[in-house]
Amino acid sequence: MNDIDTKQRTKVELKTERPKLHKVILVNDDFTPREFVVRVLKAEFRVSEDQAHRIMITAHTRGVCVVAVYTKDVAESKATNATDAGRAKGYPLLFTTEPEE
Ligand code: TYC
Repeated sequence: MNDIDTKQRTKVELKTERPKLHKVILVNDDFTPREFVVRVLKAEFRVSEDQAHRIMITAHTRGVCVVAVYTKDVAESKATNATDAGRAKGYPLLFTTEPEE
């Protein structure tokens, strides 16, 4: 009858996408004591004293420092917990998150 194949074919592409990672960023301020920033970094991000001190000093001198990268949910919950730890002591300590490129 009709030898032209007009059947619609749907191409199914299987993609396994890696979840985008999110950075946790420490923001400098003029009020939070340095030792307190170090203590929060160690407790919430499980970094060594030495690493926590480097991160704190980088934020202190440059304004911000990337602390670590995680999946979106983990990054947001760690940033919130760490920010709340400062707020509980009346400090304006701030951790933010942003997606990695
Ligand atoms: N700038 C603060 C001080 O001099 C210390 C500090 C460092 C605070 C890093 C926040 O993200 C920060 N006491």
